[in-house]
Amino acid sequence: MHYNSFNGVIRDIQSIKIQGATAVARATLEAYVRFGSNLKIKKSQNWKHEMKVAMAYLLQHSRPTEPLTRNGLLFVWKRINQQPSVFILKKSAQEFIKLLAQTQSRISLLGRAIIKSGDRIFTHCHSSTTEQLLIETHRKKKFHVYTSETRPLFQGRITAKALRTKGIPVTMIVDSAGPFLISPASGRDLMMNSVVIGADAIMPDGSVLNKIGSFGLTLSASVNHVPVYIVASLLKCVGQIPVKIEKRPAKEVWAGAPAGLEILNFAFDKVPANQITYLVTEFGLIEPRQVRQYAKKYYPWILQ
Ligand code: RUB
Repeated sequence: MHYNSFNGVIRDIQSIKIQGATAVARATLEAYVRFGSNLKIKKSQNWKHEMKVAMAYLLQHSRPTEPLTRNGLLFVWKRINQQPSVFILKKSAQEFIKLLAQTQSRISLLGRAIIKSGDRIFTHCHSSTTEQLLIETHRKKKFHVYTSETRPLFQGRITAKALRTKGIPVTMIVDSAGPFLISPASGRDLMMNSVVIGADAIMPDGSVLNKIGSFGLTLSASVNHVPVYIVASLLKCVGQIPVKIEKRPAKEVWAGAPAGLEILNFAFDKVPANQITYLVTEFGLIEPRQVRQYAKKYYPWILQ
């Protein structure tokens, strides 16, 4: 039925035109509000039922490694479940979107402490939260960012462009060079001072899921005693419903691949808690073992 009004946003999310956990959550909520506002149903119980089915539809057709989107929809659903109306739908969605922006601002402010003038910082993929932290910190301290290409879809270019626009020195490398560059074997003038990346999902044990390739980078960092900072809001915590690591189409890796060749195209991997120095969150720098306690205190509704 009318769920085809979601087709545009679902297509843009699946094709990565809209990418990064925060942008995906925001776009999904905006689509949910548009849908609910245009529903021509008078009886509020029927409207509510449609909204519940629409939420399930959006979750099913969106990307599977995005707890922030799920938490955003849950945040809104809890409110319209109690008071089913377009007014509450709009109000609660706006509240969550505002919360997202506020957490990113807090992170940019509190996260400055992880960067020193003169640092060489390695980042990966494109995280809007990391981008904002780097841009705002660069107003006070000068440092150099090294970024991966992030194949197969090159999100590293989004990061590189955004940072260059702000005059931040950036060097790009091929993905496979990352762990080497982080290590002392790359030379004293190149070894990284830190690895600073975003996250799609924060697990209760403090480990995180982020763009494929993150694990190799943090593994090298941890072996070589280079600090690893995960820049992410605790709104990305995973609640009761487990998340799956998304596998993407083979054609992204090799469009003209020979028949019978199997291609595995994981979108994300897992950074174990013991390789993370700090999570840079809206509540400041926290250790992975503190994730559960903070989530319970500040966002108990995510864990229910
Ligand atoms: C993006 C990615 C980002 C996180 C965090 O992957 O891994 O690091 O989503 O982003 P993709 P943000 O390009 O596959 O979406 O900080 O913007 O929430």
